[in-house]
Amino acid sequence: MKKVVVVGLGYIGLPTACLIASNKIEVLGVDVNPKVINLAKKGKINLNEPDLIGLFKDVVEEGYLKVSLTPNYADVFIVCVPTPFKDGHKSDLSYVMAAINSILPYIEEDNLIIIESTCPVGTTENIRDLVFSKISNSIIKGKIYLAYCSERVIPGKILYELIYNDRIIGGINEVSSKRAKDFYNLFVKSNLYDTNSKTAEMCKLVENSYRDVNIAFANEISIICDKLGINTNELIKLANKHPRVNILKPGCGVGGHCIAVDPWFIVEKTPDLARLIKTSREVNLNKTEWVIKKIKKKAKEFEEENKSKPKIAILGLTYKPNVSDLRESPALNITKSLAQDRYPLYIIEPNILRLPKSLGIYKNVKKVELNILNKVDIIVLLVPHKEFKKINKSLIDKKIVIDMVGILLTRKAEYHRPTRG
Ligand code: SAJ
Repeated sequence: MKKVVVVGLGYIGLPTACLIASNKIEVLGVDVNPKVINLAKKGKINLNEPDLIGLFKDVVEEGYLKVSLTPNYADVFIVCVPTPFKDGHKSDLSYVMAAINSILPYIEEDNLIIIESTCPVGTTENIRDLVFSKISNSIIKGKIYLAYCSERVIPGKILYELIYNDRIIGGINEVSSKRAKDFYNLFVKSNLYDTNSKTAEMCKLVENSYRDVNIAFANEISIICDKLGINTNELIKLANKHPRVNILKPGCGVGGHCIAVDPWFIVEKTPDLARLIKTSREVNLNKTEWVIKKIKKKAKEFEEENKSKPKIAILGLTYKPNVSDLRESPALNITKSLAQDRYPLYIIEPNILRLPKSLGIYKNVKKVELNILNKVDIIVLLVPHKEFKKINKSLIDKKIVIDMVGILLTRKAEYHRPTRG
């Protein structure tokens, strides 16, 4: 193996490029964003992943990783760009297609192209047709290999999971699968399973839809329990004592760049068949709206009683516990909605330093401080960061508490039920 080009230096591309380079393979990391490239050239990265900065510095120093705005000739090209959705929850493949177009001038005989971006089923075959249609030499055409192999890593543990998670490799033909498998074997220490490209694409979508459907179940249960005056956390704990039951945790919605997006790619392809998958997406989206309504109802009651808007402490803004990632975060959307209604907000988020501009509030985030919690009227726990577990219970008993994840409340039957002490 001589050279690898990784297109897209984001959450997946950058750690992947570093990992390959750490195996003494020459890697060119490519990104169209000059900010990413300039930062990397200064020896810095914009990802909050343990161990990554050290590895990045090592591979750059040793000369195995270089970065550039444009691709170059290589043996393997890996596409790691985002696939968001556009209006109507339809997949937006413009970044993937731009990445493919950017490498086309450099494609030569014997090259392997790997798509890691999450894609609707059939995308790899479409890319094969495009690549072959652009290459005039028919001998070269037969000797270009393509495979789909999505990442499966969890933010916060990316490097570890890149090495140790099993991977599914779907070639456009057997020889493509074999070549891709040989390539991943150079830096992955886990099982590699080969299949065709459509199955590999669907596998990625199904994995994240599986999780979305199961979280939707937990979220639906939490709304029903709220109506019936049952503590959801206690209920789930008890139900999970059954040897074959494992209900996930309800929250204020589903965020992140994957689970809230990928199921739509199945719905887009087979709208009449993907009924449970679509409903689960809707249940999870609705959970966020439900939380907003719940907070605003309590706030209005307070306002009517006290003739002033309540001061609200928001605990947690990120899309899941103990990360700094705000992408598709339901907690952020809830906070935005409260900010639009001009409630005085005290945002406590131990994992970030500054509030995102989109929030329209120009103050720094607060630490978990007793004096802040003491002066607010309503405490809303949206994300169960580890720092929140130590919050004093006696203080909580004096406030109106809306606890979406059940770690603040003391009295059993009050999960999701605001208390006034
Ligand atoms: N969540 C709940 N309840 C739970 C578990 C999660 O509400 O019991 C919420 C989280 O708070 C968060 C969202 O779901 O808002 C997603 O979090 P997550 O930790 O389940 O997953 P992600 O989005 O960080 O990463 C997922 C992973 N996929 C699966 O676990 C099937 C990861 O392995 C994938 O690589 C990643 O998507 C991806 O890139 O597709």
